Amino acid sequence: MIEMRDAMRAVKSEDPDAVVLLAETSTMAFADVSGPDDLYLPVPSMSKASSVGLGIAMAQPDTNVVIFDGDGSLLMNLGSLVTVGKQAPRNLVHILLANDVYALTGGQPIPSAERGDLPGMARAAGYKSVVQFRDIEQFASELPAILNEDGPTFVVLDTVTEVTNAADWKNYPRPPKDWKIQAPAMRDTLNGK
Ligand SMILES: Cc1ncc(C[n+]2csc(CCOP(=O)(O)OP(=O)(O)O)c2C)c(N)n1
Ligand SMILES: [Mg+2]
Repeated sequence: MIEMRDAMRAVKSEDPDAVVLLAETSTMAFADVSGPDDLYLPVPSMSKASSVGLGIAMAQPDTNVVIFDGDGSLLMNLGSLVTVGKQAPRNLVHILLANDVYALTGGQPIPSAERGDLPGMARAAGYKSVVQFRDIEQFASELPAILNEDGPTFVVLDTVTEVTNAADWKNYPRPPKDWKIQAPAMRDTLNGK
């Protein structure tokens, strides 16, 4: 099983210039990983990280765009797989934090844990490659190729579940800047302003 912070550190260390998008519990985990850079975006709307990431990848074709998506979130926005497959940005890496639950809201099981094959759907939608990892060493050793080869790439990480206490989640740590500040700051950075 992979601890999501280790996967984030591996991405930042392999490509410090990559744009990182975060969804749900990964937003909080990224608080332990992020530096004072402008190249991350906590996406506040459940399920939309893949759609926002697609837009950034299309606008910035020379920048790797790495999306840390929740499995419950992706289930809620399956159409984004088809749109990504159609647009086929070479620089998009869609990482699925597969924990089989809605961790942020208390750990309820998601239907696709038993019915549905998210990597299979990504493949059918036209992602160029679909890979799965169960340990961090294996992921880290394949990461340079994943970031350099033509995407879009769908990466399933069997992720350690971190269920949050739903009643208290507003008090969990967050990256230094929230999306309202971060989105325009990151846009300016990417546009060289
Ligand atoms: C439309 C809508 N329904 C429900 C929620 C409540 N909600 C917030 S996070 C979350 C679970 C996210 O699960 P997943 O994407 O698997 O990420 P994880 O928490 O497991 O990292 C839910 C149900 C929401 N934000 N928006
Ligand atoms: Mg989940």
